[in-house]
Amino acid sequence: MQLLDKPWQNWINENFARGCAFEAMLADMLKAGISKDVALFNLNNRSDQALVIAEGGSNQQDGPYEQEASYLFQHDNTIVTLDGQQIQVAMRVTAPDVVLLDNFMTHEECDAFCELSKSTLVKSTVVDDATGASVGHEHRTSMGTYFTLGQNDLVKKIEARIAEVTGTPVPNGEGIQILNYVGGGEYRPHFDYFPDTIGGRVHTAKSGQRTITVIMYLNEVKAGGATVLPSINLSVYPKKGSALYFSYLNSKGQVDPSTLHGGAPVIQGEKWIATKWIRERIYM
Ligand code: PD2
Ligand code: ZN
Repeated sequence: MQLLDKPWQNWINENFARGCAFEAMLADMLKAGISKDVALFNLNNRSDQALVIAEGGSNQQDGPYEQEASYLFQHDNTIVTLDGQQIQVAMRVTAPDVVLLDNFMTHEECDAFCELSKSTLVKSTVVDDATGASVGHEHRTSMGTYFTLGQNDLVKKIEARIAEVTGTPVPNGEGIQILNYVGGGEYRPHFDYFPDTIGGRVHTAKSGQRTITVIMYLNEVKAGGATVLPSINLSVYPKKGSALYFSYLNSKGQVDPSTLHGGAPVIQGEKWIATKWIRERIYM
C-alpha cells in the first residue's frame, strides 16, 4: 500500500496530536483526491508524532517560535493575591513558558467546584478541524461541564485570582471548564491554541487566539493522570489545589508547538480538574 509523501504524513501527525476526529481527517483526504484505501492505510499507520514535532512541523507559521517574557515573570517565590491566597511558585520552565503554582486554590474551593459540577457532567468533545464544530472523540475520554463567566461567587473569585496572577483581564477568559476522568480516562496530546484551518478560524474570528491555559487540580489521583508535556519530557502529577500555567502566543502572533500537552490515563481513582483558557481579546 502507498505511503503518502512527507507533507501528508506531517499533516496526519499534526492533526492527530491536536485530537482531530478521524472521520474529519478522512473526509479531508478524500476531498483532496486520495483514494479511501490509501487514506485509511496512512491514517492507521502514521509515522511517529514526536518526530514531526521535533522538526517544528506542528503549526504553519514562518520560523521557530520566539520566546518572550512570561506573563508570570514579575512574580517571585510567593504570590499573595488580593483575596489573601498565598500561592507558591513550585516549578518554572522558561521555554516553553510553564509555571506550576502550589496552593492556588483552597481544598474547600476545590471540593465546591466538584460538588457544583457533578449533576451537569456530559461527555467531552474536541474541535473538528474541518468545521470548527464540537465532536466526541476517542482521544478525549472525560466527562465535563462549563461555568459561564461570573456564574456564581466561587467562579467570580477564582476568575479574579486567575486574572490577577496572569495579568490578563477577566473578560478575556473563556468560562471555566470542569473535567472528570475515571478508569483509563485520558486526553491525548494536543495544542490548546487553534490551528490555522477553516475550523480553527471559526474559533479565532471574534476573540482571537488562545494565549494561556491554567489547569487547576481539584483532587489527588491514586495512580496516573499526570498532565504531560512530551516535547520537554515533563509530567505534572495532580496535587489538590495546585495549578499548572502555560502560555503559547507571542507578540508576533506565533504559537508555541512545544506546549503540546495531554492528560495521561487515570490508572486508579479519579481525576478532577478545572481549566481556564484565556484569549487575546474579550471572549464572546
Ligand atoms: O487533564 C489534563 O491534565 C489536561 C491535559 C491536557 C487538560 C487539558 N489538556 C485541557 O483542559 O486543555
Ligand atoms: Zn489542553
